[in-house]
Amino acid sequence: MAFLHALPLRLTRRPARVLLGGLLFTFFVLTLTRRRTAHPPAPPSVHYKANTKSFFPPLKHKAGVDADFCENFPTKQLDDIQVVLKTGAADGPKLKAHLSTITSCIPNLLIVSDHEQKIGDHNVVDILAELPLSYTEGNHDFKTYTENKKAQAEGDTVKYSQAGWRLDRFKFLPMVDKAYTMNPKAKWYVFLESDVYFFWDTLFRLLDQFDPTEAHYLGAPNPGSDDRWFAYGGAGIVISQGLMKKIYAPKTVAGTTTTPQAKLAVRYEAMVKEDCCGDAVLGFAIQNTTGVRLESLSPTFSGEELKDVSIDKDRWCVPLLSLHRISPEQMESLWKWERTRPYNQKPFVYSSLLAYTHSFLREGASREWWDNLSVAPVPNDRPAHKNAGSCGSECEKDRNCLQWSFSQTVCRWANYIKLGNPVDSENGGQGVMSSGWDLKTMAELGFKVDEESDMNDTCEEATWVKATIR
Ligand SMILES: *[C@@H]1O[C@H](CO)[C@@H](O)[C@H](O)[C@H]1NC(C)=O
Ligand SMILES: *[C@@H]1O[C@H](CO)[C@@H](O)[C@H](O)[C@H]1NC(C)=O
Ligand SMILES: CC(=O)N[C@H]1CO[C@H](CO)[C@@H](O)[C@@H]1O
Repeated sequence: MAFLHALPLRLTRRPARVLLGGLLFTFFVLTLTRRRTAHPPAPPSVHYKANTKSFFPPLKHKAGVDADFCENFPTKQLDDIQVVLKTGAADGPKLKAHLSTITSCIPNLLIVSDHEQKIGDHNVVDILAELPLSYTEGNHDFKTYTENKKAQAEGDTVKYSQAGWRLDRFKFLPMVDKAYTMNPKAKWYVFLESDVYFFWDTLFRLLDQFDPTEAHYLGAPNPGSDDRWFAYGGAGIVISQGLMKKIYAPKTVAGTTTTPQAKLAVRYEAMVKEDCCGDAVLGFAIQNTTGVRLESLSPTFSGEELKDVSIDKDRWCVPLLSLHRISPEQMESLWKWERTRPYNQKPFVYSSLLAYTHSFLREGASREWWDNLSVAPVPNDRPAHKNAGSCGSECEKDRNCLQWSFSQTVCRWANYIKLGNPVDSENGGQGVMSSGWDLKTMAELGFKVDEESDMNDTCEEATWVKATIR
């Protein structure tokens, strides 16, 4: 967490808890991943200004009860963009919410899952049924597929399980194969998951700046094996037509004969069986067949969840494209908010989100029974630890402090703004926990909560992040 360096990190007041948390986290990561090599640190991000036009602004008029949130959607763009939504048998409620919000404006949506289904006008494709039979051989993870099918045939609902998650990785390669076979003319292929929120206006503005005939593989970087980076599925993945052509270019054998290239699901079968993650294998497959590396567009592609989105000075005006692990309820409420916020033509940036997540600050700068996910412990000898009031007023004195939290005798700060989450009245037996935000510093950055100011208008001009090849 490089951006935390400005805050005092010398003393940890709950070393045991932190250590335990760290160990658990390390264990969790180790159980999920395969061979990892040390990756060089991310290069510093380069920002630029771009004159982009708005494709999908909020509604111009006040929304009635039966407002059409797709009213301004640039359907014409879909002639060039194939959107693919990946889901699973246990994701029923998520899929339903997604189809009635984010993907409600996409008539030519391709939905891939681990079972066939008809939902409204959509035919959900069982993408695993398109895999070679060899996938099932000696493949323990595939048993879930057969079991789920049996359960569904008997009318049972499939619940989320670790096994279902392990099955999910087999969908990535055939999903890309299918998207290209089905719609080889698309200029862009956009891959989403049923808990990914997508700001379409940001996507169209972004793609407008790229040439689809060139090979582009865009997303949020996640470290894979052997020094490779892959686009994290939970942030959305974008592939250009130029790259698809390279992936599926007919092979020239002995100088003359050309044979059609096999599907990715065939070429990388062995690897996907062994790896933990389908998005990682896809990244490998792309680089292995074409030499094309990931163009990282972080944090515009973001794998963060709503309570954890970190908004700071550096991200203030950076366009936001995606969010991850959005529950069906959040999906519906965020979509409604996004569509009906005050009409404007500016790009949706990180700080735009504050009017949604932090509108409660109009009522006061702090919240009780709330954990703001501040992490940097304030040094032991500071009066900040006396009570929540001192914690807040000391935060105010520090130029880098944007929010604080106080529980029992511990004051913590952060140089970012997060929403966080409620703490139940048990709070692990520690009593009340409060969190607060430094309204003065936030106002200097552009988020003003006083009566006269418009808290929806936080950023003058967007600063785009330049793609870095990883
Ligand atoms: C592709 O992967 C295979 C198997 O790991 C490897 O032998 C080969 O060198 C790779 N090719 C490229 C271009 O990365
Ligand atoms: C900002 O947007 C919210 C709706 O998202 C609205 O309730 C609020 O009044 C707006 N604020 C201003 C000052 O326009
Ligand atoms: C007071 C405080 O900082 N509370 C919490 C903020 O979030 C982290 C992560 O959940 C906790 O470890 C802190 O205790």
